Amino acid sequence: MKITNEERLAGALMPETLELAIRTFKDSGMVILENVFDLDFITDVRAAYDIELAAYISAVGGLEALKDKTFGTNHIGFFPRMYAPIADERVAANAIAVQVSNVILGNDFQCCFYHTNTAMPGSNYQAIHRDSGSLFEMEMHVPHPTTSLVVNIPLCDFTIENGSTEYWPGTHLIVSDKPQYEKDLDARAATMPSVRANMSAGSLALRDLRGWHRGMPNNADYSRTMMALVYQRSWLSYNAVTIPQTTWDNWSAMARNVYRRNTVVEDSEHTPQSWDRISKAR
Ligand SMILES: O=C(O)CCC(=O)C(=O)O
Repeated sequence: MKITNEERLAGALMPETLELAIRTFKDSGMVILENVFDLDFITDVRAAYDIELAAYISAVGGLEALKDKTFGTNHIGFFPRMYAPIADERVAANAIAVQVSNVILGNDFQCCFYHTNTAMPGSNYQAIHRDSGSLFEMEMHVPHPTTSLVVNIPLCDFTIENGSTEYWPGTHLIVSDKPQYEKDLDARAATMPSVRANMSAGSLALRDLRGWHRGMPNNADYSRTMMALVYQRSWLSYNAVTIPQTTWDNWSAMARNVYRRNTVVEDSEHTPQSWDRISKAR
C-alpha cells in the first residue's frame, strides 16, 4: 500500500492507513508500505552499504570463500557497522515502522538484530523457511499474536529479475503438529499460493518472523540488498547489538528507547553484530 506524501513528511500514518496496515499484517503476516523514504536518502544508504559489504567480502577472501557459509549460493547475510547513514535513525527506528510496530508488538518493543540480506548476481533459491517458530513449539496448537517482526528496507527496487523475496501469505498462523512438518516446508508450500515481495526503493516491509519465505535468484547484474532489523516484544529480549557512541548520541529519545537493552560502546570498540555474539547472548 502506498502512503501519502503528507504521511511520509509527517512520519506518521493517518488513522485509517494505520488500521489498514495493521489489518493487512495480521491477515497475511506481511505489509509493504510504499513511499516511506526519500529516494536520495536510500541512495546514500546503499552507497555506504556497498562499501561496507565489499570490504567484508574482501576481508573474508572473496565470494568463493563464503560458499556454504552464507544463506544460500551468493546470498549474503551481513551485519554492517552501525554508523550513519546505515544506522541513521530513519533506518534504525523509522517513525512509521515504529508507529506500526507499537500497535503490533506493544509500545515497549525493542530491536535486537541489525542485519542485511544481499542477493548477489547469480544467487540461487533459498530453502523455504521461517525465521522463528511458534512460542512453545509443538506444545501449543493454536497460533499466538505476533511476538517478533522483521523490518525490511529495500536499498533498490525489488523485482522478479533481481530476486524479490517469495512469501506465503497467512503462513505465520500455521502451527505444525509434528516436528518433521517444520522441516518440510518446500513440499508443503508447493501446494500453496505465494507472492513475490516486489517493491520500489523507498518502501518499507514488515513481516512476522513465522511467515514462510525464501530468497530468490538474482538474475540482474547488480546486487539486491535489504536491511533486516528485528523488533520484538520486550519480554523476549536478548541484546546482541552494539551501538557506537556517536550513533547513539545522534539518535532521539525515541530511537534510544527502541535499542535500550543493547550495549553502547566507544566508537573504537564497535564491531558489527555476529552470529557468535548472538548465540552467547541467548
Ligand atoms: O533475501 C531475501 O530475499 C530473503 C532472505 C531472508 O529473509 C532470510 O534469509 O531469512
